[in-house]
Amino acid sequence: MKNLFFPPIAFVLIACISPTVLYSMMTKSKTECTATSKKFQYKCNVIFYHKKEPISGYSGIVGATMPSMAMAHNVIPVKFTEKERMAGQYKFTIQLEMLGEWMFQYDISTPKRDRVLEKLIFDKTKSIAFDKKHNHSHHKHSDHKHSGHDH
Ligand SMILES: [Cu+2]
Repeated sequence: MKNLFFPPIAFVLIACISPTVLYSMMTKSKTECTATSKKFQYKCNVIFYHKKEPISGYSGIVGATMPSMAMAHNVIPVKFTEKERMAGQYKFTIQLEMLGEWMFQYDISTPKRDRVLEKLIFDKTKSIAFDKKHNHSHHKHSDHKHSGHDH
């Protein structure tokens, strides 16, 4: 696993010169959820995008696990659907089991298989983007904008 976090020097140089080119094939998601009247249930909106461009035409399911409690939860995955007349914006309602840090896993099946992970913190009313709350945590290398490099 070490290579993932300390890539060969050539890779590092390319990444510093042109991170957008390097990551242009990666789909990202931006999820925002608000609580429903049911306990631990949230209505969510998600945008999938490549390089800030929203992507239309996806379908698939989304599940949730707690990184800190690997096997403790059994959230039922739900379908996400694109909103009518709002291309690139998707919605779903998901029943979680507690507040705290959840990892959402989007399994996209159409138009091609892809998987997108997004970490969110849930409080009683809404979700908070993980990056906003923990700027210096040790999460996925690809989420960093290479701010750790000294030039
Ligand atoms: Cu838990």
